[in-house]
Amino acid sequence: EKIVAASRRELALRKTAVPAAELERKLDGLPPVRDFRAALTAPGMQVIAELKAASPSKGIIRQPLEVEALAVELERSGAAALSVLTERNYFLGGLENLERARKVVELPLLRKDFIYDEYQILEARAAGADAVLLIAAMLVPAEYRRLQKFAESLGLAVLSEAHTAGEIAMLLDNGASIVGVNARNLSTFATDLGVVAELMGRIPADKVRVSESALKSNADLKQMKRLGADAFLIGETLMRAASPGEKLCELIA
Ligand code: IGP
Repeated sequence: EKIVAASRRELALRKTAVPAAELERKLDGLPPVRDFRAALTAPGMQVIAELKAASPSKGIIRQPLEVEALAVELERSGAAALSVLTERNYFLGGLENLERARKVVELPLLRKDFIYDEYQILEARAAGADAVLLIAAMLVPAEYRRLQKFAESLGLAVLSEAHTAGEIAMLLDNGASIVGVNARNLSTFATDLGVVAELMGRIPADKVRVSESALKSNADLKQMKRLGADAFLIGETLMRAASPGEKLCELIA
């Protein structure tokens, strides 16, 4: 909630600086959106590799964050897509990181942030994102539906995130098609892969199922795959590695 409060203050400033209509005009000239869903459902181990400098639970993870070098290295090493943290105050991210990654790779990019306003989705597309994250825990169903429709109207994919059975049910009832189960409880920051193991089976196989957070080894990925995961969202394990590319190869081997 502290994160969202800080985010709301900054969003108000950005909206004044760049009106939505101006962002909308910028969208007309953009290249087409890349297919995030197709990238996640390709055969094999598909990883969304996350560029993350810091987090509220872990503090600094990788500083400085060499966005271009990391993006290129992770693309070359077989990432299916990249997730770029854009939250500034707690994750030391920014929209500029999305723009920097966009310039150097062709992979689909996910804007990873706390999204509650259409304007943030316009910003995501304008900065080169192909997908946005929507978090069930912070949205009531009507808000979730509204933001999902808006993202789809811009051609963006939506990764819908849940941490409980109730949140999964809400997302499925409201039309989610790419569903992530987060091992991290966003209130306590505690992680538990067991939660993902238990909940993955509640997502029907015609959805794209993503195992998010706390993945540390090839064995973790294989276990989640057995339980039905189509793709994996991995941040810290890659960002702490001296060579994130080599680490990715080891994880998906
Ligand atoms: C990555 P990890 O444990 O591999 O670094 O986790 C990703 O799942 C995590 O950063 C995340 C996140 C979020 C961050 C999942 N959902 C919502 C911010 C907001």
